[in-house]
Amino acid sequence: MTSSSQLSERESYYSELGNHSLAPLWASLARLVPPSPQPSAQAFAWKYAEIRQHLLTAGKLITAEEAERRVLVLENPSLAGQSRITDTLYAGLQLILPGEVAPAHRHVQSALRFAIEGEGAYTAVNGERVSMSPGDFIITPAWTWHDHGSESSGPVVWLDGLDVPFIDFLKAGFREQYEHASQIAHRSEGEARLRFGSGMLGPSDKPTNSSPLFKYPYDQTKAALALIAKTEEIDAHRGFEIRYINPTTGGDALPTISAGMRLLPDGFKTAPYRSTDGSVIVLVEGSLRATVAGKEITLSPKDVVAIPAWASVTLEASGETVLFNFSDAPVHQKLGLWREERS
Ligand code: GTQ
Repeated sequence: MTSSSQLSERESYYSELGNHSLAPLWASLARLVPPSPQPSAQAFAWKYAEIRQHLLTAGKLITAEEAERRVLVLENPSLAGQSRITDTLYAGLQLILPGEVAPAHRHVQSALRFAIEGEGAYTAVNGERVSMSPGDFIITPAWTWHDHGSESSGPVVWLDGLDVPFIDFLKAGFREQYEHASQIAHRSEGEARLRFGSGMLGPSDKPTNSSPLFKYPYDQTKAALALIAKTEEIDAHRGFEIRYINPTTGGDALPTISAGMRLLPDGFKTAPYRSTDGSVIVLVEGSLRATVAGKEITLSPKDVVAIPAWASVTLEASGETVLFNFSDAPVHQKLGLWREERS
């Protein structure tokens, strides 16, 4: 037993330590070295119909050029003001209107784009324009020049996923503006696919940190999932699943973010699953009832969900359901930290 006089003696000792930039470890050990992951983020869903309205309002208030990137950040309610959807990932929805250009820049943060609504917009990566259609997965590797533009007749929206919180944690951020708003296209569309999308490398091609294949079209993803669903056994915890890879290494398309697509047949209910990576789901087709860390969530196409680290997930599909997901798994795996639990 500690007496109250001992307690007050300790309190005054601790505050005296603070005056000398010292702190007692025993007051914070349990938090610093937890028995299991303790994410700050909560399970949370954003309804696309709501976000869309706010995005269109932004479209009236500010141009893409002025904003540089006209994006509404999906901020986890438990991390307000921190531009994070999970503890370690950034996500936002970007709007581009007909004729607009989001000017070219480059930064050390790695980015993914997941096309949500509209046809006729493009992103240019390292001098190659790639068009975006809903369901396409596109990457912008670290330090590659990129600008976005639209030749559409309506609004185009996509989801941005970036490793911003990691770079911020490391205080390793660099960024540069390009000398023009748009890059001069010096490659034709499809060059990266021709060069790196058919199982071929040249003698001087080396393994790269990020995939040189910038775009993974939705029609190919769907065709692959349909074939897998016909020929393979379903994973009780995950459904049918593909992962977007870097063809020079076989690893994830980006060094810090893993991304993939899953297919759940009509009525399929997954068994509980959790893993140490925090993740984000975007529903593409069908309808889902999800339970994430005990919270019930209903999802329609284009809705977005944040899944904190180590949160238990079950998914129930109505109608054939397709979902995009991305996470910080590669960081866990490179550090030897990654764990999963199937129950
Ligand atoms: O499109 O380059 O959502 O630099 C955040 C930072 C998008 C982009 C974001 C960015 C971009």
